[in-house]
Amino acid sequence: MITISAFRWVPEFARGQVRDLRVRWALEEAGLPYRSRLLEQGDQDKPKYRQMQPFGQVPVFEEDGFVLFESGAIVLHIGERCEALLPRDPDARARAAQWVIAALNSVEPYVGNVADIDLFHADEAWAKLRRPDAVQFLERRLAKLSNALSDKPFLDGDRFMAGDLIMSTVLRILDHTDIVKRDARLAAYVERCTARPAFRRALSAQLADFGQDAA
Ligand SMILES: N[C@@H](CCC(=O)N[C@@H](CS)C(=O)NCC(=O)O)C(=O)O
Repeated sequence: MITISAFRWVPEFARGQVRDLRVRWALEEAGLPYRSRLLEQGDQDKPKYRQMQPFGQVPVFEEDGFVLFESGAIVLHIGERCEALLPRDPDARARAAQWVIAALNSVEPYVGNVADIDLFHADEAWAKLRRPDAVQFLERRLAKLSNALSDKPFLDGDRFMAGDLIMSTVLRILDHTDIVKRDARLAAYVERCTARPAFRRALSAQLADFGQDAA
């Protein structure tokens, strides 16, 4: 049985955003059953956990003694068993991986800058000075993403793939702002991805682990 690590508790604003959601979603797309292993406060710093995840983060994927960390790597690994995530055609497969990496490497850091300011430092003087620039940079990056998406339903065309799973979870990090919502194309894209039944099930499962119902 596949096990994924997740936190037993996070603050309200993080519920529905914790990165085990990506893995739950991929597992739901693949139709693979799993159970969550909920970490209590401090568990992530214990040597046993650090052996599996050197940075003490969630998620960790475990199956029959095989252990993997990094949500992008885990989603790609699950994609090996799910054509909806990683198509068989080698070129399309490579492009799916390309968008996973683009989401994590070319978009998420700039999304993270703004989220970090808003969610952890909003009242600090340096954050008030830094935010406009961080937002402007992010908006420029998102405008390029929006252009790349163009009028296609998904990043590579008509088919949802692993890159869309990761990209839409990255864009959802900005749900507390109107930054994505102001771009009608990106907003519709996130809606399209997250309307998938597999996403709804994954979100419900994460929230259920916090003792909450999905809205
Ligand atoms: N690059 C990692 C990031 C994982 C990550 O940031 N996890 C957060 C929860 S969303 C976490 O465990 N934070 C606690 C910490 O960093 O100490 C991945 O995508 O798996």
